Amino acid sequence: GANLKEVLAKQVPQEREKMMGLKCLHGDKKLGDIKLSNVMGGMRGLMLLMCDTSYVDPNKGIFYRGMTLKDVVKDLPRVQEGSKEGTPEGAFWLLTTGKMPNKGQAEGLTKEWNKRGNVPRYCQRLLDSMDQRIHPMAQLCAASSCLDAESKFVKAYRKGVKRAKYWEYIYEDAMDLCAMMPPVAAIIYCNAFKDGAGSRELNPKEDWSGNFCRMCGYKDKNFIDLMRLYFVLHADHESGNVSAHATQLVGSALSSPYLSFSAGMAGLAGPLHGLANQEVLIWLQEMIKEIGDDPKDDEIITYVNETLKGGKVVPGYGHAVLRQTDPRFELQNDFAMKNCKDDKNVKLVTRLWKLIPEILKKLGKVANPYPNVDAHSGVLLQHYGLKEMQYYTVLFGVSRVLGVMAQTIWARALGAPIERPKSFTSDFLCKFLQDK
Ligand code: AMX
Repeated sequence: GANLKEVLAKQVPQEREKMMGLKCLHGDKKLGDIKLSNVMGGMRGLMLLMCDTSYVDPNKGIFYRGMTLKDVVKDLPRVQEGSKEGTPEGAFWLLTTGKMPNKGQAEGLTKEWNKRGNVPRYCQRLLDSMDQRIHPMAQLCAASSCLDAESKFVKAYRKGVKRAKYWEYIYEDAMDLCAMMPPVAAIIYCNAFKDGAGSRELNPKEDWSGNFCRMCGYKDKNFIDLMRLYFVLHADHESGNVSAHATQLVGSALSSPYLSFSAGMAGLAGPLHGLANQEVLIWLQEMIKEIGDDPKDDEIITYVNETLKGGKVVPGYGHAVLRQTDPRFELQNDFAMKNCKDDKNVKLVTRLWKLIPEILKKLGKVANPYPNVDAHSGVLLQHYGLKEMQYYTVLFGVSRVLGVMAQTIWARALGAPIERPKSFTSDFLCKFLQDK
């Protein structure tokens, strides 16, 4: 079938059965021990969550439904005439159903999102009233939470819809939210940087990324391809990262997908998470100001060491789970090598990739000295003229809606309960552990 909801409707009963079986057969088995250091260390390393959309291998990076990102990028259908990159629509299909869509299925999703994507007037007015001191990410949170007024799930819940049917309304909200994300983000962009100019109408002939770029005032075909790739690469990264987990946590209270996405975006806005792409560029520009855009290796090494001595982290490097160069970094680098390898900043980023890991290794405490996804995206965006770095995390958010909404649909379809870990006072823990 060409319709995503029909495909999912067939899968839901099978997956529910699988979960029931898993719980019945293995519900009492142990997954590991919890140490105090896990509890005090941000719950790292514990097998605590279940998520089928994607999986991060410490060395190979993210898998979408069992496929490496390199294969995903290679196999996604190209839907727009002349485009060299697969569409995020296709990635959403893959993340939700577990199967790579054919061209017709991916195109069907584009059509559907173009129908669903009109941003209500009250949301546009809210965005238009924003003081320019309000960070674009804070604007994105405000916009997505106000869209809660659109929620079909909220209306159905009020009418007492059965639990087994929740997911059908959550699906509708998730689809509407994904559809509205490019225009919402484009309005934020144009208000902040183009004095509110720019179209707010979706063109049914364009795909999700094409519409977004056009609404922001970008026409370059290569840039639209870059955004397709960018949106595919940033879509999903398991469910334990801050933005995905915040979305799941709030969603588990049966708050609407609009509100739970807003919570996720509040998390993405943090400098240790999604804001790192903005931080990378600021850091890079400060470095260029100090030592020029064609520095010697020694000068770079000294500069990096100064950053570290100042008690700061090197943005774009390190990861909580990954232990190798992030394949999302490599795929962006592949794009750069094909499209803009002579760009000075691109060259610098490639050189840093060789130098910084060696410096971080010497600290002896950095679990992963290699670049993550954020080490590259900024210079590519700069190359195509999208220079407003306060905006970069919004692009990450536009992409992330795909993964977290795929996760949310499945969480409700499988009846994931409200999350409520138990906390203990430090005094209680002291006593408890003394006796051990
Ligand atoms: N530069 C300097 N020091 C670093 C570092 C870096 N890039 N990455 C880790 N370290 C340090 C940590 O600060 C910590 O030091 P401490 O013990 O003195 O506090 C020590 O190494 C051990 O940390 P870790 O186990 O390697 O990392 P983590 O799991 O605690 O944190 C992350 C992971 C990403 C927050 C961290 O590597 C970091 O701050 N990186 C820079 C910011 C960044 O690029 N964030 C983007 C991540 C991807 C994303 O979400 N978009």
